[in-house]
Amino acid sequence: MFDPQPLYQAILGGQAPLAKELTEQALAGDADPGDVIDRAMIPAMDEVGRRFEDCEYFVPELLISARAMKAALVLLQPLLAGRGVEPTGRVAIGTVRGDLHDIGKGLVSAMLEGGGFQVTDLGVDVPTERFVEVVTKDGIPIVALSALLTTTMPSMRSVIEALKAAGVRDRVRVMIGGAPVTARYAEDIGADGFAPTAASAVTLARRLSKT
Ligand code: B1M
Repeated sequence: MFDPQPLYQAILGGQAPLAKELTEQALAGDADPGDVIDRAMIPAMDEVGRRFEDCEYFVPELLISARAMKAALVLLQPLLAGRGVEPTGRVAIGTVRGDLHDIGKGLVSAMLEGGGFQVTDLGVDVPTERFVEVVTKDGIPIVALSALLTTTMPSMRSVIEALKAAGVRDRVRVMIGGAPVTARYAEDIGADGFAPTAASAVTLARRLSKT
């Protein structure tokens, strides 16, 4: 039975080698990768965020906890992606301009691959024009935008406006997500859908690929 506490504490303490070792042990003990993420990793990053907000942690602590999370996540991503079924469609994903957060985006990307999508990961701080380019040049039919900062959410609107200006808005479905993003915001900016979690992003992408 997977005990999330040691891994939770290792990420909170920014202990990357320990986080990696505990994840290896969990997987060797047949823990479900989704369970490891949902019960240890995401709660740890939420607690890191809370401590940052309360000035108990500062940027260096955010960074070392993120490094510990990523060290563990690297072991899980292939397992999430390896659940693949029939190819379902193509998605380009990126964290919008001005935003460097990539852990959630990486999880969504791995889950989409696991759901059978061919994923083009554009990285972080992605220029608006790059999203337009994958639609116009590569013909990718779904674009997924991630933002973790309230100050970068407007970059999502910019992408949609740029797609309209390029005359390709009707060729692409735009889905958005990230901690501060809401369904209401998606509606406001004219996105085609919002997914609060990596798992729900797969369901949404499946729905959008049929419309
Ligand atoms: Co930053 N940061 N950070 N940070 N950071 C937050 C987001 C913050 C909420 C912390 C806080 O104050 N409590 C706060 C934002 C406040 C706000 O905007 N209102 C914040 C801040 C302020 C900042 C800086 C400005 C700090 C500074 O420099 N003073 C700075 C900005 C840098 C920049 O981007 N330009 C900054 C920097 C950083 C680090 C680089 C140090 C590091 C990121 C490292 C990395 O990603 N490689 C970092 C971290 C680690 C965090 C927290 C603690 C954790 C984020 C995370 O990885 N969560 C975060 C607090 C928090 O979120 N609790 C915080 C785990 C991850 C699995 O969840 O990304 O939400 P998340 O993804 C979820 C869903 O949202 C969804 O699926 C995922 C899995 O279920 N999802 C999607 C995500 N994208 C999706 C796309 C989709 C669908 C679903 O497409 C359709």
